[in-house]
Amino acid sequence: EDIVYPLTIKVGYSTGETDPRGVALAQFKEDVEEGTDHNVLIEIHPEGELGSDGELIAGLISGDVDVTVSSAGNYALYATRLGVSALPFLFEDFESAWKFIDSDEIQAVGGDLEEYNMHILAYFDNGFRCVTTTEKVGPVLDAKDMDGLNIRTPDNQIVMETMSELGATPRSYPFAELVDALKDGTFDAQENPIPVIYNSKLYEVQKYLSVTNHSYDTMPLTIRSDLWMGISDEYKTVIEDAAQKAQDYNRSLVKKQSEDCVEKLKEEGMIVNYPDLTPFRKATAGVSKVFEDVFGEDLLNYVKEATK
Ligand code: EAX
Repeated sequence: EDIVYPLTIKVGYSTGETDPRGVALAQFKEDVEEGTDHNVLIEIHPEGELGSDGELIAGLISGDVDVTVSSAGNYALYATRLGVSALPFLFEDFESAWKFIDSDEIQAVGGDLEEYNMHILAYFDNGFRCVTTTEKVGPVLDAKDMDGLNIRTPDNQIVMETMSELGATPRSYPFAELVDALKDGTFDAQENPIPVIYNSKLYEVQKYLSVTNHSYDTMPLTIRSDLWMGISDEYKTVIEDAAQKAQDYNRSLVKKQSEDCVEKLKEEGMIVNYPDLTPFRKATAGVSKVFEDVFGEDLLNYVKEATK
């Protein structure tokens, strides 16, 4: 793609500007514009203005979107191996999750997106996904409380399979419309990391938070490859450096908010419980087997080794 400067790069994502991805992207914008003397401008569209997570990712292929950041499992619709990091209960903490994501093996898996016109600039964090429920259905105190739960999930096969193996009835639905869907009773539950629950005010429509941490949610920051290849080497370096800096900032924000926001959610009226996760781990031990052809033996062996 022949580029005429000043170049405007359109960035879209599904949550609000206070979400750690929104805050990190604001810094990314500043660093790229300053570092290129305003020859590369970053135009940011939050709240699903450019479409849902699925539409944003499809926009990189059609050229309607230049950059997006979304859960790895949402990209797995194209490059299925990217869903591997979302397998249930893989990591005990953020540091081990980041070590796994930043490993050569998992960075190589990210390369699968190149054939879909997507180039990964960095791996933001969304956090560890937890279950929230309405007053009507009550809290998830034990794995058996997941039985038959009418729960919303992203369009993410690994997360949906995990919910199904816990006995719930998962349905995917666009995040930007989730609050309304929870308000009108379309769903009784949803699952998202604590920072998302807080920053997107899900506490206004969900009474209970059960800290299941059932799936780690890394978020590749991607640029469409045909645009990326046309950008000068000098500006590529500026963009790469800004993306890495934004990644580190985003990760520290998500970790901190995952710790701090539980108290804030209680202050907003949520009732928080920490269920015994042993029955949840047992019930979801078969998820990786469902996708073993997709992930392949080598990658699954690497995952077992890297996460034991
Ligand atoms: O964080 O759709 C979802 O649940 C995703 O987690 C979304 O990016 C909001």
